[in-house]
Amino acid sequence: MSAMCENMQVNNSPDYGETPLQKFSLVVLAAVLLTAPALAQDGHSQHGTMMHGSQAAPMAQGGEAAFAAIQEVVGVLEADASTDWSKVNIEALRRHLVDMNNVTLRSVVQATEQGRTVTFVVTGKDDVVGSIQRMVTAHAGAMNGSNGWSYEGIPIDGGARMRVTAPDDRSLIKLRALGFIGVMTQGMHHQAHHLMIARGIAPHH
Ligand SMILES: [Cu+2]
Repeated sequence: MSAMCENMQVNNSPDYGETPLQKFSLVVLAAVLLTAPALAQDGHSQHGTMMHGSQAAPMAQGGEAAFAAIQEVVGVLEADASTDWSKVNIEALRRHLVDMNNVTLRSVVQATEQGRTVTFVVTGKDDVVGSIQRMVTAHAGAMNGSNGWSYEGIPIDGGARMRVTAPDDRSLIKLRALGFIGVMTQGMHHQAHHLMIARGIAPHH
């Protein structure tokens, strides 16, 4: 920055080989640097005004899905005056999101069918094993019996086995279509479940 200021001061002295564009860039940059502290002091109002400008795009994504999910939950907790911060555990939510990532993207699924029962053998390596075991057993336990579907989740070597039985042939077609991860997304409203984990009141975490 000091080099920049020196350059500005020699603007009228002998040519330093800068093109007009370079000189212009320096002037613009210097202007930004000089006004930046003023903008910072006036922080929020300036920022708010800029956000309404024609070039401001609506921004909903934090750039990383798990980060954005955590950011959203923290925002909800901060906005809620009744939040019990002595129980809040955002690290537990982060670990759960790691489990979700492992189960969704890093596990291997084999499905076999018998009658109206589909058995999913879900396996992985390293920390994926624990992620599969936690999520499958929790999901099967939470979902068993809902809408006539039955679920059974059992830890096995390298992962877990989930048996899902559809109540009728029509449901079986849907079960086949959903596959393992589709079935995992069903039931409990997942965002609400995450908020419960963060609040420290999730039953199975
Ligand atoms: Cu989740």
